[in-house]
Amino acid sequence: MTELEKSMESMIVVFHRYAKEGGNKTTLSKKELKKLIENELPSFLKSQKSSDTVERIIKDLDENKDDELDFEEFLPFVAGITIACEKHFDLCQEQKGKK
Ligand SMILES: [Ca+2]
Ligand SMILES: [Ca+2]
Repeated sequence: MTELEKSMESMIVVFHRYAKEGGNKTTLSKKELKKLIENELPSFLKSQKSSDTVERIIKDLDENKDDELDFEEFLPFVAGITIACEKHFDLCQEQKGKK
């Protein structure tokens, strides 16, 4: 697999790892999204000052208003962070150092 294909697979695998934990197995609840962000995007969370970050994210992304995020709704969130990460290089510096 190419590097980009691996990245795409990782996004899918990570999404489903958290989505399947409870309730609807194919969507992320608020609790599951919070856990995903805490475990997989710690530097993003650090960059957010307000405590209602997760709630705000769900509100912004939840197109069909079921209070859960399916993969299609989740993807723009990852894309948004990726763009921010590319613009503010320091934000992902930490993660790059780990590899
Ligand atoms: Ca779920
Ligand atoms: Ca939804």
